[in-house]
Amino acid sequence: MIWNPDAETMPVGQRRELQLELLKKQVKYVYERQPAYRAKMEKAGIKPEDIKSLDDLRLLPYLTKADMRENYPYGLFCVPMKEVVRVHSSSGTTGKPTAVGYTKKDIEIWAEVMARALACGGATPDSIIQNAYGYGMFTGGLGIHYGGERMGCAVLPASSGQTKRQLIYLQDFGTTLITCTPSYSLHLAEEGGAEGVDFKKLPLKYGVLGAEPWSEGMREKIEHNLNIKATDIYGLSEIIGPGVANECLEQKGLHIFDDHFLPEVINHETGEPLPPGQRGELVITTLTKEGFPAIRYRTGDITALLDAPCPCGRTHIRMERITGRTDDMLIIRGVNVFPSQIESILMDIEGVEPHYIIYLRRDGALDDMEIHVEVSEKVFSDEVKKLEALAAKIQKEIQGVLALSPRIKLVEPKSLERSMGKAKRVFDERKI
Ligand code: DLL
Repeated sequence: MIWNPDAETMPVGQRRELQLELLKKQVKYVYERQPAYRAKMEKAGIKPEDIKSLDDLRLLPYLTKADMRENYPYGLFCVPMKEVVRVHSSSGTTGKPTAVGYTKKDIEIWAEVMARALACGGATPDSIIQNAYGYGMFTGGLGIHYGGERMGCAVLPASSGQTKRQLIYLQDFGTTLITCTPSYSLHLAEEGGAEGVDFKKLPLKYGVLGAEPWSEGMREKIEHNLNIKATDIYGLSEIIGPGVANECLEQKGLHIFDDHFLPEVINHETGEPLPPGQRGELVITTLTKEGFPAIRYRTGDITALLDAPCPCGRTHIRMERITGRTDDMLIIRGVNVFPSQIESILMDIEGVEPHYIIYLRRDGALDDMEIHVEVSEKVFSDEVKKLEALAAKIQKEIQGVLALSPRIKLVEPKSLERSMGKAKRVFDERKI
C-alpha cells in the first residue's frame, strides 16, 4: 500500500512548487534562528530573499559534521529547550557523539515518513512488526516504533540483541515484518537454523533493513535464508533518523520523501552538482524541520539520484543503494576501493558465507590487505586442496576487478564476530 497517496503520488511539477515554497520558509527560519548558519550565509553574501528557484539552493553554504561538533551539543537547535521533546544522538564511532533535537511537530513528521517507509517495505495496518533496532539514543528503535504505531500496526519493541528471545517472538508472536540491520538479519537466520527454526513455516514476510551498507548479493542471501522480501531503509540522525528514504517492493532504488527532505548529489571534491545517474555525495536539506533543521547537510554517503518514474506509482525521486561513504573509501597501494565492491565480489562466489572482515596493515612501505572470509560448513570440511583453490579463486576475482591481490584467509563458519547493530567490517591498522 501507499501510506499517503496525496503526498507520495503528487505530480512532480506540483511537488517542485511545494518544495520551493517550503525551502524559502525553511531557509528564512534557519537564518533567523541558527546563528552559526546565518554567519555562513552572511559570509557567502546570501540572504533568504535570494532563494527564488530550486536551483538557487546551490548558492547556500553547506552544513557539515564539523559544524555540529563546533556547536555541540545544542548550539544548532532553532527552538528553546522547552519546545524540544526528544534528543537523540548519532552513533559516531570516534570522538564525542552529536546531539539532535525534535519538537512535537518533528516527531509527528518523523512518524509520518516512517509510516511511508514501512508501507514501501510491505507493511499494512495488519502487520505485526518486530523492531530489532536498538532503542535508546540511536534513532533506529524509536523512529521505526512511532512509524509502525502511526500506521496502526502492532509493534514489538524487541530492541537489538537477545537473539534467542528474538527467535521466540518470531515463532510465537506472529511477526510478519522484521526491522533490523541486514547483518543482524543474517545472524538471526543462522541462529534460527541452528535451533531448528524453519523460516518457511513462519508468518514472516518482509524485512525493512538498513542503517549500514549492503549489497545486492547480500539481499539475495537474506531473502533466501529468512524467506522474506527485503527492502532497504535509509536515514541519518542529523536529518531525522530512519525514514528519509525506503525502497518499494519493486526494489529498484530508494524513494526519498522529498516533500520533507530535498536531496542533491554533488562531486564531493569540487562541490559541483551532479545530474541524476551520476554517483557522488548525497546532500540533504530538510524542508519542514523545527528543532534542528539542516540546510545542505553533507551526509558523506555515496549514491546517485534516479529520476525515472517508478512502476509503484510513487513520484518521489529515487536514489540507488548507498555504496559507501566518502570517508570509508580505502586507498590501498594507490587503488581506491570501497568495501562494498569487495562485498559484491564475495557474494557472487559459491560457498562463501555473508561474513567477512578486511584487515589493512603496513608491511614496510607497502599496504597489506588480508580478507577473512567465512565459508560454509560443507566447504570447510573439504580437503585442503579445495580450500586453497577457493581462496585462489577469490583472490583472482578481486584481482580482476580491483587490480589488487589481497591475502585470503578462509575461516570456519560462525567464527567471525556477529554484530547486533551496525557491522564493522574493516580494520585499518595502518599507521599513516
Ligand atoms: O543509522 C538511522 C537508521 C536507523 C537508518 C535504522 C536506517 C534504519 P545514524 O546512526 O545517524 O542513523 O547513521 C547514519 O548510517 O549516514 C549512512 O552512512 C549509514 N546508513 C544508514 N542507512 C543506510 C543504508 C541511522 N540503508 C549513517 N545503506 C548514514 C547504507 C546506511 N548506509
